[in-house]
Amino acid sequence: MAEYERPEDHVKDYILRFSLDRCALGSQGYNRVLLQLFGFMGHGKSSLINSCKYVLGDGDYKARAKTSRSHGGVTVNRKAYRLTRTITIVDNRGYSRFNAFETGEIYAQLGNFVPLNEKVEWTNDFETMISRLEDSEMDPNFTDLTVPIFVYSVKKGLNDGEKRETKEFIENCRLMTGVYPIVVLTHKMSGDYTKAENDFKLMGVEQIIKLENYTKRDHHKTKERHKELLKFLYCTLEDVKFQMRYPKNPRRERIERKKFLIKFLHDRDMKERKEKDRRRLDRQGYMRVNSTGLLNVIYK
Ligand SMILES: Nc1nc2c(ncn2[C@@H]2O[C@H](COP(=O)(O)OP(=O)(O)OP(=O)(O)O)[C@@H](O)[C@H]2O)c(=O)[nH]1
Ligand SMILES: [Mg+2]
Repeated sequence: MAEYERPEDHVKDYILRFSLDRCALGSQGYNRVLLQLFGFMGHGKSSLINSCKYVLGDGDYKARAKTSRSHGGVTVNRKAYRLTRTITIVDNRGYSRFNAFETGEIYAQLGNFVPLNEKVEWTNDFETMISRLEDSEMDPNFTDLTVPIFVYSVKKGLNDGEKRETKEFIENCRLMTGVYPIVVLTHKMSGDYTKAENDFKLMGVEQIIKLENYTKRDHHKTKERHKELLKFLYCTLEDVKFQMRYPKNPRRERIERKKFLIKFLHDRDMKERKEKDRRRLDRQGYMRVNSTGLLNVIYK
């Protein structure tokens, strides 16, 4: 019988006691499991944090992670909340859609190159991002084992374009962190979660958890909600245990993440420059390949 099917207290105990030292090959240099939440704005990341704190604690429901709806600024507080001695959960800023500007920032956060609990200005400038990467070398972090968690509300449906973008994004998250993200489908009662589940399965996601968050308005404890939230935490730890069965090298992994990010930022920068040139030429004239194969710019 899977652990999460046992009485809730048993699972809760397992989560609270989980220690990296007790993994198959020991902690291998890691000292913390970092559950990194990411996803579109308003899909329930902060509520998931509050719900996890609620089911693991014994007290009343508290809205520790703010669930406000103001998304105006470009400043973000990447805030970490300690769930247990080993597990910390991170509330990353939500984004409106996967554009080049926002994905670069998300990969930097997932790679743990953006400091926790500090205000960070979002930028899409290549030099600024590279300089920030260099700054992160002052205090390099290679002791966190990251588990990416993609939070998605089933209230919204994905069109074909969004499915393609999400698939690519999820694949890049795996390259960035070495782990396939776990998908948490929120607002389970307010949409077709079997359809959403199917969409994510077709994208290659292995772990999909469907749940209803506790919220400020509705936090009456129910057995099923508690069970789903504990199952979510349990599954993340099963993933960690699986990874830790194999030899790992935290320093080497950090270098690989950095290489991936630099390549992503560089390719993005090149693409943007080309796009700018193309637009400029569009305004000024057009290009034509002449009979000798040379490119001529014909000015309007
Ligand atoms: N019914 C229901 N409401 C939810 C659920 N999850 C979140 N909410 C509500 O949806 C709204 C947005 O939730 P947040 O947790 O703030 O979403 P977020 O992803 O943190 O949003 P950003 O920080 O802006 O990116 C809040 O009013 C929550 O109370 C859920 O599973 N069920
Ligand atoms: Mg939030």
